[in-house]
Amino acid sequence: MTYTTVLTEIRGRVGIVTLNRPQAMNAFNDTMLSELFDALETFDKDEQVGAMVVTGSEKSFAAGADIKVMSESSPFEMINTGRVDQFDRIQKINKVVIAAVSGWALGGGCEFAISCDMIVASETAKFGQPEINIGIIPGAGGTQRLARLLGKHLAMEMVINNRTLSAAEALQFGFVNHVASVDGYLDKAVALAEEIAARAPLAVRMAKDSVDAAFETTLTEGLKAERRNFYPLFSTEDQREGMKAFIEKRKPNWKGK
Ligand code: CO8
Repeated sequence: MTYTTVLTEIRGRVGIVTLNRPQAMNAFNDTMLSELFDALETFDKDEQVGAMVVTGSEKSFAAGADIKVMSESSPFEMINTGRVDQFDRIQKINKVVIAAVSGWALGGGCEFAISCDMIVASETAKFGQPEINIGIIPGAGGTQRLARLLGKHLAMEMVINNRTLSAAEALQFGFVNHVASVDGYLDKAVALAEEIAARAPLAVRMAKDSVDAAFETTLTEGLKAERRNFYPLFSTEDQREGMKAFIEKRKPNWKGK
């Protein structure tokens, strides 16, 4: 598949998608949105790929939705283009997706980053929801995910008063997993993805699904969801192999079965 607004590459067992609209600070137009999710879905199906990284440029991960495209839109056009719905496609990805963020992660860019499974930031990363400045609110999950990730008060300040988070603050709040230099953040994200890709694939998938369940439901239902994912793993070759390897004091050889 040839894309015009994203670049794709497979490094080791890591599928990398690079947002590539430098002239617009990687703002999402409709083409970039559909290419981004097509690329992720393609990697999700590719057996060569064990985990994925999405990144932008050093200056800007993504500056949100393309304001020039949306400026004259009516509600019906917004609904009919399905551009907001595109963001829901991330929830159907089974493999782990890591956002490698440098520079601006604003509006839809911040919303996309926080809908990934982990975030590695460069020291220059800045996260924010500036929609209030242009007379709207976040529409791709920002109000809900920020409130769950950061609590009510900080989420309110970010959404209502354009409070941005620096990389250091994001690390302090547990909003990002790691902060690295601008030269090193992408390698750090790829190394993390490579480590995950080397783990037992079915267990990784069930682990991701179980943690995600915590954002959807009550504790009692979440515990049930965890157990529904836990027991079937005892029917896998990898469970036998993992436990046998532990006892035999050797490295396991995962089959993904
Ligand atoms: N949309 C369109 N063009 C943009 C955007 C954007 N979001 N961000 C930057 N650009 C363009 C600029 O217009 C400029 O283009 P040109 O050279 O043709 O004038 C170019 O990128 C460079 O930008 P700046 O000159 O402004 O660069 P600075 O370094 O001075 O500033 C900033 C960088 C801080 C990123 C600044 O450009 C900015 O504030 N951008 C807007 C950020 C914003 O408001 N984002 C929220 C958008 S709304 C949104 O995301 C809602 C999501 C709803 C659901 C998703 C539906 C798809």
